[in-house]
Amino acid sequence: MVYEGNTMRLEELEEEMRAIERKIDAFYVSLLPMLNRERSAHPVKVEPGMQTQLPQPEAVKPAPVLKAQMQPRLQPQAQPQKPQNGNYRVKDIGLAGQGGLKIEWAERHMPVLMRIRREFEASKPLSGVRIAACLHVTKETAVLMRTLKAGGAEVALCGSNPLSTQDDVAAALAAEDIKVFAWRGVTNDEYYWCLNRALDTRPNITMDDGADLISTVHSKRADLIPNVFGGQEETTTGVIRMRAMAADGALRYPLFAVNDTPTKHMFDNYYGTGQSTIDGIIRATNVLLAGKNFVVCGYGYCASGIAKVARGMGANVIITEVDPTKALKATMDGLRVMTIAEAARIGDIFVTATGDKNVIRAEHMAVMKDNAILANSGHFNAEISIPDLESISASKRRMRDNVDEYTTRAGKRLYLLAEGRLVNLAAAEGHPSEVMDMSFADQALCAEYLAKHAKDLEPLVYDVPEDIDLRVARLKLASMDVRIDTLTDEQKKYLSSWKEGT
Ligand code: RBV
Repeated sequence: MVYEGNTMRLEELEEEMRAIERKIDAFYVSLLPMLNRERSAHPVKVEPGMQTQLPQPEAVKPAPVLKAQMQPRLQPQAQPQKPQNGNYRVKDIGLAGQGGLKIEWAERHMPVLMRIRREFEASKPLSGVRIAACLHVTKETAVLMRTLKAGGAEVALCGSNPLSTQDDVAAALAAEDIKVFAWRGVTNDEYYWCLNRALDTRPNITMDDGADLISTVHSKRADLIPNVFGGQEETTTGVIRMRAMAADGALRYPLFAVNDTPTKHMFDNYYGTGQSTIDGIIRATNVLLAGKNFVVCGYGYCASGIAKVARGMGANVIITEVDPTKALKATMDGLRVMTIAEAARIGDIFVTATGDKNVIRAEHMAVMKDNAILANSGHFNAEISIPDLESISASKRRMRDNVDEYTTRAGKRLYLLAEGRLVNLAAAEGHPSEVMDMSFADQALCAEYLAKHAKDLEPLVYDVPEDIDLRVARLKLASMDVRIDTLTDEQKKYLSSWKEGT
């Protein structure tokens, strides 16, 4: 009994401690406007055309007294190899053998793209076409690059995120005489250096994941525009940027919104993001998901995919949303929906997948539990405010690969995964090959379409032609040995008439 009494007392004290910790953190948050003024007095220089992003952790000055406690970034910047023939710049060309095996593994799981490759080998629809691609440099992207090359294209590839390049895959492509400018851990300047080397090839087609090629061509390298037939965009964030360009009247060549075609977003965004995000969180932390309060910010295709997988692993999933319809869908899917302010107090793991910025801010971090884990799966590292995390922290250290521990002034620890960059590509391998099979089949067929029909297109944003989308779906079904029915003539007639009723 005495023992139980002591335990009770201990628990009460601990609870009080946690309440005090939160109050101290909240106090520091109340000082943030002052810190922000300090920050804007010392702005981070952003070159026009550079990726706009929040100041990186190093750029935020910690209070002088705390400086000694802050540890430097523990992950050294990758030292890329000097270009050997001007055709590539990768971390280590010696990794080519290992990368080649990974690509071969992906090929075994990408039957649709491989089938298209065989057709391309025979008909060479991209003969002489120069393609610059800014995509995550993964084994699946490598299968796409090989396919475009098999179709006769000259391909140049750069990475679409500083932390998503698989260095062995980059080396394997470089060894195959594909121009590659990418290594994991590029700085912002290096990122744009790589992108510009891909653009130096004077592409006829730009293939983007995040619209950085399109926006750089339009804002800084407009001299390239006369050569460009058109562009293709892989992801939601990029399509949003592309449509904003079109609405501004700034667009100067036709673009295909590959993301928006059903065989892309219904599978890649939902199943792909769902599995790879959970994979990234688990590889980084190895925490048990069962029983955890797992907060997903957003409930679009990506976020709902993440929620589904987390729930399947036994987590208590909580959704935060700004869109009433999506919030309603989450509620009727049996999930708890609440504001981020409420969720912040109870979440064990937070994942953002909204495509917006500053979704998790200082006021939320201040009330989080000790040990909370923060991850992002959206395209840019702007969804979790890293400057806010730096501001409320007294020290930071790298705990393990892809896990940074931030300790607040009150001693609470928050764990940021993959520096707030897309956790599925930075801490795992991105989406599985089977879904990228469809996304990249759409990309390959759109490139073929552009090579054939670009002259008939206006500088507008186009949907992927329906016959391409349906063809990809049929090929995927066939590869899975699934057969479906066809309409009878009677049914076709019925569906196209309005006269038959009750
Ligand atoms: N993505 N690519 C991979 N394994 O190559 N994984 C994910 C891969 C793409 C995906 O299509 C999504 O739209 C985009 O990355 C987000 O940047």
